[in-house]
Amino acid sequence: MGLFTRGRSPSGQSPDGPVHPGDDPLRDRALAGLFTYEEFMSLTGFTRTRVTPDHALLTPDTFVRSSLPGWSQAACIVHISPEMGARFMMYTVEMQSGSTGQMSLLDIQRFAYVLEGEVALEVGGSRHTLWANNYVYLPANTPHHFAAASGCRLVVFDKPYQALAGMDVPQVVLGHEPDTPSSPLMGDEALQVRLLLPDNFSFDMAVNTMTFAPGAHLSLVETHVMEHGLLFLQGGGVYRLGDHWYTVQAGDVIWMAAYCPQWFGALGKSPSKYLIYKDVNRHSLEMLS
Ligand code: UGY
Ligand code: MN
Repeated sequence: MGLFTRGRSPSGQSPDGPVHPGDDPLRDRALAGLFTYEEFMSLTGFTRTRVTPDHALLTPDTFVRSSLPGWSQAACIVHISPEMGARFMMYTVEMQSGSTGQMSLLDIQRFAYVLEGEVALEVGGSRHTLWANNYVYLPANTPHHFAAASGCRLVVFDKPYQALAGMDVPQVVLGHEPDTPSSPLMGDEALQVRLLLPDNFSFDMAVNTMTFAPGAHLSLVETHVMEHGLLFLQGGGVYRLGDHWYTVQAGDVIWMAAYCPQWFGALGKSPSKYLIYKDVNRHSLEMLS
């Protein structure tokens, strides 16, 4: 109870005099045990967010909106960036009527996934409308223009493109996640993976969805050279990152650096699903040259 009472001395007296029901709605809810999770967090400085050198769990209560070059009249929440040690950027863009987006940097490829609402996209002389669960891959140095006529949210991954000798650069890819073929991970039917981008050496990044039936889990504590950016789309469970186990749920973002030990087990009675980025198909020694 002590944690939830405000402005009271240890004796239970308010420093401002007697408190009557109705004087302080927050206090009344606290005494009735009706604090929301958000109220509890804002009163105690508690959050599930945690940022470490090799991983981060970023929960929506800690998201801060800012502006990014190329995105006009749009709020950007930068989740993952080189500032934290990543080699890519992952951010949410909140658009409204009049918001636009284009690429402001050279040699950066982009993957954008619509979380809600709709957005118009012009690329290569064609105009497309993207709705929730539509996505687009835009190769580096491909002029494009997003425009929103109403509220919409996108999650975006931007990464420098590393060309590979002898391989063509990738083309634009447009897709709809539910229509993408699904296959079991390592033969486990309870864990379905959808590859949203072609699986060939032209691409140096992959973006997949992973859907876990209730109780399904990764079959090993993965430890690998690829880094990840992840957005929980639905459900939740327990994520092991390094030597910590976290409860996670829809809306959470996770960064996993290369070699960060990782494992997930799904909880609840409905499937859990996340969108996950990784860098692929390149030799690490290229980074040294
Ligand atoms: O593709 C992956 O490495 C994926 N299985 N990792 C993860 O879910 N943490
Ligand atoms: Mn992994």
